[in-house]
Amino acid sequence: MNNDLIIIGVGEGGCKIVSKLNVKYPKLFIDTDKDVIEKYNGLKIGKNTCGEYSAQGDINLGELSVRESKNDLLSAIRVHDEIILVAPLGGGTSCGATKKFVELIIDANKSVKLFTSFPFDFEGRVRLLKAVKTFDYLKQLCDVILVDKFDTSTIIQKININEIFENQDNLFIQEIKKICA
Ligand SMILES: Nc1nc2c(ncn2[C@@H]2O[C@H](COP(=O)(O)OP(=O)(O)O)[C@@H](O)[C@H]2O)c(=O)[nH]1
Ligand SMILES: [Mg+2]
Repeated sequence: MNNDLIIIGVGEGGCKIVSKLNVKYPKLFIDTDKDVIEKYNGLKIGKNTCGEYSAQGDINLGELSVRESKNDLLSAIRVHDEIILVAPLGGGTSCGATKKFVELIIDANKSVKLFTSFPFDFEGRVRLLKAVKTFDYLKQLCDVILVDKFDTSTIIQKININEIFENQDNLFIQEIKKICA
């Protein structure tokens, strides 16, 4: 991999994972959520589409946000030829924005690889359905690396949701480091 590479987190989970990545490549944080953008000093998309709020679980709002912020996104990746996206699926931004952003990158004749995961059972069926639908579409479009879900059955002591996601972040980091150490 060369210096033209950039690693981009999409959505809150994706931004969090990328923030923990210690790599020599440039990083970027994209979300519709103002709080997430402030936390990671990222690029807010869909200011008009989402207003003060995020995509609120709505895939359409995630998609429209990319459309609205198309020029900002294209400028952000202008000097990069290889784009690595990190976006665990399940939310409105993580699903909708990732889908449209991948299309934008491909249409700009750049290569894109997506690291993703499915929601945990405790997150409910609605998130899972959104994630599966988006995953099925994206895997026909680009190189998708599905990170295994952290296996909580191996844990004997009590573990909270934050700890589960911390462990899940580490699984992402391991996979990403395999291709960009
Ligand atoms: N690895 C990891 N995954 C997360 C974290 N928070 C959420 N997720 C996963 O990411 C999916 C999408 O959530 P999120 O990134 O918040 O979506 P958004 O609302 O579209 O930004 C969820 O269904 C979770 O499975 C996190 O801190 N770490
Ligand atoms: Mg969100």
